[in-house]
Amino acid sequence: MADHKFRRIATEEAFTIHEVAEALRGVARAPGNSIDLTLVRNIYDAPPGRDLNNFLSRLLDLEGERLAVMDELGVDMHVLSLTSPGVQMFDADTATTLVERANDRLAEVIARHPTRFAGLCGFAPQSPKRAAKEMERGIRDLKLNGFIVNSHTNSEYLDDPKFWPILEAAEALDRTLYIHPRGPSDGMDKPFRDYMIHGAMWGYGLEVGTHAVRLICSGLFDRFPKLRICLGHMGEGVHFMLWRIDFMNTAAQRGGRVPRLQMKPSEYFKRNFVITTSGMESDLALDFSLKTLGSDNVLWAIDYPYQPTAPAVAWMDAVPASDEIKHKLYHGNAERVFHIAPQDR
Ligand code: VNL
Ligand code: MN
Repeated sequence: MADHKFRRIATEEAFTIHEVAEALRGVARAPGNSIDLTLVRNIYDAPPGRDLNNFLSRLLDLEGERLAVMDELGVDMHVLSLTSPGVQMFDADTATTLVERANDRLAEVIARHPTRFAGLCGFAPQSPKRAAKEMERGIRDLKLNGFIVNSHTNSEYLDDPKFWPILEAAEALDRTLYIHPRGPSDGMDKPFRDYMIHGAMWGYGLEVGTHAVRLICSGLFDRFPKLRICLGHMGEGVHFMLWRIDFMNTAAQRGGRVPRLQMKPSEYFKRNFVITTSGMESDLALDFSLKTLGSDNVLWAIDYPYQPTAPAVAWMDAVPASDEIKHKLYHGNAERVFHIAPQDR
């Protein structure tokens, strides 16, 4: 592997398994027009050889091209997660069965390459009680490193009390829940349908940012004060708006129109959230994030295979930050947040 100064742990790296890809092909062929179907149809039901950017074969591959790219570019570890939309477009029984299989497969590949892979445990929010059980199995038995959810499920968000068993489990098991994007939910989809702004360009960030702001303003973090959420794509920009969110939320609370919070929204964001740099290689945005959230709360990520590895590494290598900070961004924070054993190297 190329020589490098810091262990490099990439924290938002996508994979899938054949069974999930097959089921998504079924979703692609069924009628419907939710925003996610654009992506699902392009990737999982493309004519042979027309698979968008080879995403599907690169998502299915774990030990071939992926490890070769990691070796070539000096990436020590991928923290893997079942790619968006996960199992969240299936019926509850199918979703529950498939996510268990994906978690098993993930644990197997980690066992074969314990220094190269870690992984986030998926679950099926469609069935919150079974999700909580799978989360417990994922940490206790499979020794996975945290949890992944792809934002809304059937256009419902995790502040809905029916999902509380999931949040209780994440808090009780003391593992971070990564909220990864999917397309904006039905009801907020219409203006996103032109110019391809529905996806990674813009819609994904607004979808997840909205999810995060909902969680904060619902008062959820007074009920689950130890719950930790991870947001990708430089926090989906939420922290840029915290001053205004504080101002307006305080005003709304005074008017008695929203739940009373024990702290300001910005204080929850700083206490209960960490962010990653996936697909957002901007010095200015990183500098703002470090100043706003502190150097313990920002983690490096690539967003493989959706984003190229070489620029993600070159960018972080060149970031104008001290060695102490880079050590945290590249691996120290990931080791702490995702319970990855530190390594001498
Ligand atoms: C894309 C980018 C898709 C980042 C992703 O998940 C993602 C994309 C489905 O460009 O399609 O995390
Ligand atoms: Mn991603």
